[in-house]
Amino acid sequence: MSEGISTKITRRGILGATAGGAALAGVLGGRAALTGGAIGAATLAGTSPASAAGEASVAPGQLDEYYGFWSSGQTGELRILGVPSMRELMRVPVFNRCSATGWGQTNESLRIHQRTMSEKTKNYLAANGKKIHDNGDLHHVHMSYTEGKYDGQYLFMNDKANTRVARVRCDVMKCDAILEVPNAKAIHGMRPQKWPRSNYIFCNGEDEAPLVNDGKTMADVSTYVNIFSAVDTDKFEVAWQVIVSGNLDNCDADYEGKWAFSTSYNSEMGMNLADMTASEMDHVVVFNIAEIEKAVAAGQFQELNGAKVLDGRKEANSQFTRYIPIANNPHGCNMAPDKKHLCIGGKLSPTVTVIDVTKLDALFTDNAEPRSAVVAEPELGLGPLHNAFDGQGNVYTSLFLDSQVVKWNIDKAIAAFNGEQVDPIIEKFDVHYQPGHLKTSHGETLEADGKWLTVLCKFSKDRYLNVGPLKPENDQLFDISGDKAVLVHDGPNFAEPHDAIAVHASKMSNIRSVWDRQDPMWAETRKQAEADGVNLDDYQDTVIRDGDKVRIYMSSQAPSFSLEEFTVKEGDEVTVIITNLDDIDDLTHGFTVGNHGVAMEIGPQATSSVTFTAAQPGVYWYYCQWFCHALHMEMRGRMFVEPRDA
Ligand code: RUQ
Ligand code: CUA
Ligand code: CA
Repeated sequence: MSEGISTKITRRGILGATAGGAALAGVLGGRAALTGGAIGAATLAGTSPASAAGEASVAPGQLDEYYGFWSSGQTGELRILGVPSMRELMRVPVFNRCSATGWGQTNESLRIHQRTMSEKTKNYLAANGKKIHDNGDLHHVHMSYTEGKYDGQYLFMNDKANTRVARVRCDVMKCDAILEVPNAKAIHGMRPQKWPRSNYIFCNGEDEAPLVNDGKTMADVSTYVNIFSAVDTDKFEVAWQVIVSGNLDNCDADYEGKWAFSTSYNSEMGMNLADMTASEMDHVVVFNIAEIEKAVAAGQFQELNGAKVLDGRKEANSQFTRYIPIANNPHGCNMAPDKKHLCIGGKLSPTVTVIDVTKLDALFTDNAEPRSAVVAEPELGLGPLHNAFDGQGNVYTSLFLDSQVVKWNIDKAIAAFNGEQVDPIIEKFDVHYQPGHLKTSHGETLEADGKWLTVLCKFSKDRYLNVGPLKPENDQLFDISGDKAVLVHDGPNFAEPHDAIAVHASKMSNIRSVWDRQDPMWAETRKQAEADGVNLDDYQDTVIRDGDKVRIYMSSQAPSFSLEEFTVKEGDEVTVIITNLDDIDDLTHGFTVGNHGVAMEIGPQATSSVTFTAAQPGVYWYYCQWFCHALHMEMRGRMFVEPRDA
């Protein structure tokens, strides 16, 4: 449903009239009002799913052409969907606790969780009877790049809730590193470097706080800062950090390895809504990677909590950053695969700001006026959030308030900006409802193919059977290979996908079906076994008693555990280490101890271990919780817990 010019101006007028302070809460948060409008528009437009559905349907037994890697927001996990079928293929626990796999409970996963955990966090968790955070807020998933293309090695993701980032290995689809980012607060935007490879992931700190956050200056807002972090993707440690002016929302990187960019919606450093929306303009921060690396190499940093910190605030006048003014409260930040244009979603402004990255050098070398890099600012509709590219010079922008997506052309937008009478808008279509991120297949790479567009809608409202007050989100898939976008799939999804990428299956050739016995995932467990005289490769059941600690080594092979029973004493700290000797595709076993809250996955050829306290005397059955064999129910054994004084 295309909007006429007159409606557009009227609507902009409405937005302009309410811009500023608390009135904005009404515009953005007034969901009841938005609901009526959105449903009405959609019903009238009646986007038909019928015509292209054939191309999107993947017959039973057929494989999808793309892997879709989905964030899950506050669920804290990574999800794998098939595109275009939108079938959910797998969930990979990352920041969340997982009942099925034991993620967050097995010793292997706890080591990954605790590797970089600060003393402060450990103390906080211990005071609350916990070893790890069991929640996360995973907004953004991105794959590692080599020369601007997905390389199938790693997936990276953020946790806004607990200021962390994580890495998932694509060969086994398990998280192998979590980093608690020091100094920063609430990592939100996160993108890998695209060129020459993803040496870094860039991570935005969204919440401002005193740099030394010890409670001494917290009432004094002038001591608050925000932190931009570059994480070394190999070591998975902070490479360097830059203090910035204003907060940081979303980020991206260019295709030459020269720049990183972050949007800021709170250049005001406001502590409430009225203050955060008070200015006419916020900004995009441009980070000069070479200048930052030079300063780090020359030792021109302060070290804080183990991180090398540089000052890139406006008043520091450094060569590390430039601040390009953008209409107030921008959001999305997306680098086009034409290697030249960076698109910034206006959010409160109905515009997308296009920055020509070839004009950025002049900002640093000649101190050129920062807005001189802006080459277009098309007016597209209400609430532009994110941008996705088709590889043919066109952009799809999500319009949150309009519940629409607009397709527009970058060259035409530049021509219009230069005064030519051209309309850059190609089409607008309804989505259901309130779209956030939207993603084209390979659209964030040099291989953008313009085939599929996924729109992650924040509200599903009336699209599905009512499941109660908490409704699913709605992931919609559009076929964009033709002249018009065609809706081919509605996909309800649990809280709350923010972002997704589609990666062609040909990029994922290193995915394994069976673990390598020597996998580093259980290297520490292997060391413990060696110290106990157990060779994990030549399996023998062994029970080691070490004071109040007992270590039980056994194996699994369908349909039995090698140990049918073992005995411990009341109060013992029991560690069970199991190696799955099955080496067949899809033959995962599990180990669950009755009434102990203990369960873990043991993949084919994997070793997993879990530690718990056997607190109460009695007999407890343990069993395999992964249906593995006709005699799976019989795959069980007994743990005898003897009274302490027996
Ligand atoms: S942000 S809906 Cu968390 Cu990616 Cu824009
Ligand atoms: Cu092994 Cu079920
Ligand atoms: Ca602002």
